[in-house]
Amino acid sequence: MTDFKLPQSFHWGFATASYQIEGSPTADGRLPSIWDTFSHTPGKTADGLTGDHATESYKLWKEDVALLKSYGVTAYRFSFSWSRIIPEGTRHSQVNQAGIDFYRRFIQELLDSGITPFATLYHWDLPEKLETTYGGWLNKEEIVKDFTFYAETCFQAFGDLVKDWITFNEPWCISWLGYGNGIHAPGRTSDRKRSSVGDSSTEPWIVGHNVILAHAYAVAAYNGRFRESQGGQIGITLNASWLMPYDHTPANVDATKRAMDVTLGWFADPIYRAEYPQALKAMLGSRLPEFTEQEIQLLKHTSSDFFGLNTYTSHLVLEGGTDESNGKVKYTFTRPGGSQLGTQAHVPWLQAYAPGLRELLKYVWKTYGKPVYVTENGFAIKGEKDTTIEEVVHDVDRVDYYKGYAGAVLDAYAEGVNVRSYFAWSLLDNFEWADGYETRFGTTYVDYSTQKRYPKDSSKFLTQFFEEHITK
Ligand code: GBH
Repeated sequence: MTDFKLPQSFHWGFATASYQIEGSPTADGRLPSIWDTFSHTPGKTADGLTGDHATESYKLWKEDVALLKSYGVTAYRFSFSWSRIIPEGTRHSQVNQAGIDFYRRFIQELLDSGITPFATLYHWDLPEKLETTYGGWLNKEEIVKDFTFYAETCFQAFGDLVKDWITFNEPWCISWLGYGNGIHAPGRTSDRKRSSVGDSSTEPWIVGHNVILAHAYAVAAYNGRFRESQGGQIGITLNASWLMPYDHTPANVDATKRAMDVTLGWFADPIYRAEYPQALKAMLGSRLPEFTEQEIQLLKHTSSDFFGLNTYTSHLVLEGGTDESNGKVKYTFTRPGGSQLGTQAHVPWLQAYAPGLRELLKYVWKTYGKPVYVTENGFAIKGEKDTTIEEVVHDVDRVDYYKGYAGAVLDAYAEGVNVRSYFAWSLLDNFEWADGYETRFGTTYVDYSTQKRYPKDSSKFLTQFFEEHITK
């Protein structure tokens, strides 16, 4: 915003995730993940589209790194496909050297280009066999051990090159979208029109609990066997929206606080404070799993070195809803006077409201006290898929979005928040999960018929912004 500058150590770049970009689902020993199965099940994704090709980044990885380099980034956030590294998933099965070799070549290319790798271990693509043999994230005994083994395999295989680790991307989405409303893999829900299996009143909370424990055990493994020799750091990425009361009535103010605790506190409180928030306990009673004394000690001693934050939007909050995933409140973008919070995106859940990022950063820093890494932030323009390549690269709404949101990071830093990175979502248009390829979050346009990449104006804006605002 001002002449203010971010410190030299500040990282900026782009984020992606394995299943959303890689394609090549059977290459070099990879076996299916729950997203292969789910996206190939009729009715689960827009137009039945899958990640079979995505942006073909398993083949075009050198081109991706060259693109990142051309944008002048200092860092890149990507995720490992567990199914490439341990195709059957379990600790009792084979580690796949070809998968490790692929990622080592890729990471080396990043390093040779002066780009710091930020690696996410789990961005939703669970090896299918873990789902079918024991119920995946629902099975605490097995999944915690298998995830820890996978994490250790990665620390061992890549830890000489990777110093910034993120265990999970957005546990809220894993739990709620996968087991609550069932719009993501494995698609379990009480909604019998959608799925014949699942219980939305219990499973999301069980899954969330097991993800928290898997995170804690992976951090404990890093602390015990790798931290000293490798000298890296490890954290988790949580998704959050800034929430504001619709008006100043006490009911809506209370509802806002409750919604923040139920959405963000569900994971942030156990991880950073070793207990669930009171509001969540009150809402769920005995449906909320409890941590054993030993697990509480583990949480107290492992935690996370930093707070990874994915955020896209803000909501106005009203008392009185039925959805437990947000603490039974109602979200709206329409202010009491009838005006909208901001520019509407292609997806219904997103409007641009940059002041919300500054407030959210202040809240996270004040509440949890850990350095904050913005690990995703981005915008999908309404109707972008229907425009020509010539038009699409002039992505005015996305430039406006980033102007506001990158500026908000600067403002928060100026106000004392220890914010250390900004990753835009995403490097490329890619497989947008249940929305298929219609929704484009890329700062680079992808023509899927040729796989050619075309930089949009927003990528240029970000390059220039951080060129100007990071201390040299
Ligand atoms: C990120 O999640 C993901 O990490 C990334 O993989 C994805 O491509 C990106 O967003 C863009 O979507 O109204 O029930 O449909 C963002 C967090 C939380 C945003 C759930 C969408 C919609 C819930 N998401 N939210 S619902």
